[in-house]
Amino acid sequence: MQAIRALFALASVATLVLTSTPARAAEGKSGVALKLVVTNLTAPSVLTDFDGKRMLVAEQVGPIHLMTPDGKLAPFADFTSKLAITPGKFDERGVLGVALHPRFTANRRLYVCYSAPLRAGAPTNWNHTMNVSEFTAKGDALALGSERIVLQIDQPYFNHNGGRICFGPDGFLYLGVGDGGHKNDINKDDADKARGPRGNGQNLNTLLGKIVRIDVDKPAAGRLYGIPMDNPFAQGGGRPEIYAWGIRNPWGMSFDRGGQRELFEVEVGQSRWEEVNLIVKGGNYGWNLREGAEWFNPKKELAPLDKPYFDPGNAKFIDPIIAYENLAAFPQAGKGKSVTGGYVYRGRALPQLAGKYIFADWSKHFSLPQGVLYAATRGGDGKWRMDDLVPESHATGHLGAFVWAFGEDKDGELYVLTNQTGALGTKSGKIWKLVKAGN
Ligand SMILES: [Ca+2]
Repeated sequence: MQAIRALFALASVATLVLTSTPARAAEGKSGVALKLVVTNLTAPSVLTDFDGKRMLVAEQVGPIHLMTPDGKLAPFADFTSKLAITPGKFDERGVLGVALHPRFTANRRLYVCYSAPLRAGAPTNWNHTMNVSEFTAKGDALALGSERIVLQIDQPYFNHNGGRICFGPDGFLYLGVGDGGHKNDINKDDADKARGPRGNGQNLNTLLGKIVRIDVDKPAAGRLYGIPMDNPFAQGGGRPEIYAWGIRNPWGMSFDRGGQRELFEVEVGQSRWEEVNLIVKGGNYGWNLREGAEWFNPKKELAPLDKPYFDPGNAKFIDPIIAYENLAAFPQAGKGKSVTGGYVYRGRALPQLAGKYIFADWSKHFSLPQGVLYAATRGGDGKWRMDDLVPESHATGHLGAFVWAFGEDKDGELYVLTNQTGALGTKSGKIWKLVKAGN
């Protein structure tokens, strides 16, 4: 299991125990606290508004709940029987994305991205198939039988799926897709080649390693979606669904609901850099030629190159707005091990966070629950700065939990979705709301 070894190699590199000494913001305490809203979940992966009064909360292992603001849950759907996952283990598969159609109130359509068993006709020995499916809600429940599979992407390994979906201000559906999961996104030997070609990030003939954009309102011949006319390869040159490429593992993607309505995405790095990116149409985000703002070395991932490992011609690359050191390569300066994407804060309760991109590192330690929150601020010169965001409720600096995901409610207030074990099975998952400290 090459992919699994690649993944857990991270854990063995950093065996040091960190004493967490977060630098507080110069101006003092954050004024932010985490208020516990829900307990007893497994691994909560998505939280999004439902009808202004309730939110949808997905667990990666299958159940989707309706949640009231005070944390009462009611069943909405259960994808358990539709998933290819290993409950109880670390797993990157499951229910990964939920998005309501922009006109959901009228048409009751919503979209779920999940990891299904490998479909018939998929390449032999591959791991599973990622489905993006449309469903119709009936009252306060989703009818699984209403499923219409919109898009399927076969996945060679269990990891690096991405699977975050969201509608843009243009009304199109955006999907983040990881590179397939093989360490360094390369072939190592003939056995590997049985799982398909590598270099997926830069290969324009696969949807692996891409940000995808489709039009679910204009089905085209033979499929349930149309291609936006201005997609970069709508007229040829690559898969027409591609919006941006050079992506490794997008564990978080969201549009800013204010400002310029920009698309924020995070990239879980291989070993050196964890990234936050602003995604633009036609952008090449570098993987696997670049990690952070360096030339990546796919044969020796801890030793960056001084030039690209193959000639990219006149390709232009977009570097991240934030790149922070991974503890695997930077035992002293490292800020974490795996970035978790969040949202630009546009709520009212926490004016000190207005316009900042709130995100997290999954944990400072692969096997201990030491997730940390960060805030990125755009300076007057357009450059972004990253600061610790230490909730006063968790003054040791880390949350005592793995940070699985973030959610946003109708008012733009943010939620942090956590779990104590880093695995899917136990009921240690919690939902916290970011609130004003002292309330
Ligand atoms: Ca990149």
